[in-house]
Amino acid sequence: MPIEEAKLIWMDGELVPWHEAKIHILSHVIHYGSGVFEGMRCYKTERGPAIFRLDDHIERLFFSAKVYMMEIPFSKEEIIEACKEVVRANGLEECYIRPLVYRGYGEMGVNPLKCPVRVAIAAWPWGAYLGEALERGARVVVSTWRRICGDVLPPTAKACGHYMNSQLAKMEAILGGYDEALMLDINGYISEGSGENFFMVKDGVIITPPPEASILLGITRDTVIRLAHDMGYTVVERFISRAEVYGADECFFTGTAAEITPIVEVDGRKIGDGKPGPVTRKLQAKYFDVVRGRDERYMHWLAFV
Ligand code: PPE
Repeated sequence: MPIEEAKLIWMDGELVPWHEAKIHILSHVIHYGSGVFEGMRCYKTERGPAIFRLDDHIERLFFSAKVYMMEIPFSKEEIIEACKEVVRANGLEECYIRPLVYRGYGEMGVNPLKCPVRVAIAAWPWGAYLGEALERGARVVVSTWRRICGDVLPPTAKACGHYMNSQLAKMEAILGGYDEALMLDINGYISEGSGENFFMVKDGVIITPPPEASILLGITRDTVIRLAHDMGYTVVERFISRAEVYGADECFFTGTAAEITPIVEVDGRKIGDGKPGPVTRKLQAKYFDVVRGRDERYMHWLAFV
C-alpha cells in the first residue's frame, strides 16, 4: 500500500514538512534495527477525532524503550501531547499514528549506548491493513518461520529489528498467494500473525494464545478480551496447537492496523463454513462502535485530540 502523505511530521519537538523529515544514513537504527515504535489509530467521533487507547500505547512505547535501554528525552505526557498535536496540525480526522524512538547518528558499531535517542511521530490516513479481508475474511498460512522467542528477542517489546522476523513470514505468505502468515512459537504452539494477535472460537468459547506463546501483548487483544467478557463470553488464554485451529468454529486477527479481521481459511482448511463467523462479526461491530465513541461505557479509552 503506498503511503498517503500528510503535511507535517513531529521530530524531536518540532513539526517539520513531510519531505524534510530525514535522518543521516549512518544513523544506528538503519544499520542495526535499534528502534522501538507504536501504532495507533485515530477515529472520527461525534465529538471530534479521538485516538484509541493513547495512554496504553505510550506506556508500551516506554516499556519497549526500557528493554533496549533507550532513555526517551521526553516525558510520557509530552509524547501524548505531541501525538495529539500531529493529528491536529495535519487536519486529520481518521488516521494511523506512528511514534518512533530510535538510535540516531553518533557512533558506529553494535554498542548503541553512546548514540543519541531521537523521537519522531508521523500520522497519515491508512485504510484496512489486510484490504478486503476485513470484510470477506483472510486466507492464512502457517509460516515455516518460527516467531522470535523471549531469550532471543523479547516479543513483548515492539522493536524495529523484531520485524525482520515478521517480514520473513509475511513475504512467504504473500508470495504463496495468502493474505497473512500465522507463526508458531518455538515449541510449535500458535503465536501470532506478522502484525496481529490471533483468536479462535470453539463451542462459544473465545481462545487466544497466552503471553508465554511469544506474542506482543496487543492492545487490541486486550480490548477484545474485555469487550468479549462484558458481552458475556468466556475468554480463555491458553496454548493452542496447529491442528486445533483447523477444527475451530471461527478465527480472527486483532491489531491496531488490522482491527478485527476474520480468518476464513488456514493451511487450505476452511474455518467453520468458510465465511466470517457470527461471534467475529459481533465483536467487530462492537469494536467499531467503541473506537468511534458510540458506546458510553468505553469512552475512557478515547483521547480527544
Ligand atoms: N503482534 C504484532 C507482531 C504486531 O506488530 C501487532 C501490531 C500486534 C500483535 C497487535 O498489537 P496492537 O496493535 O497493540 O493490538 N502491529 C502494528 C504494526 C503493523 C505494521 O505493519 O506496521 C499495528 O497494528 O499497528
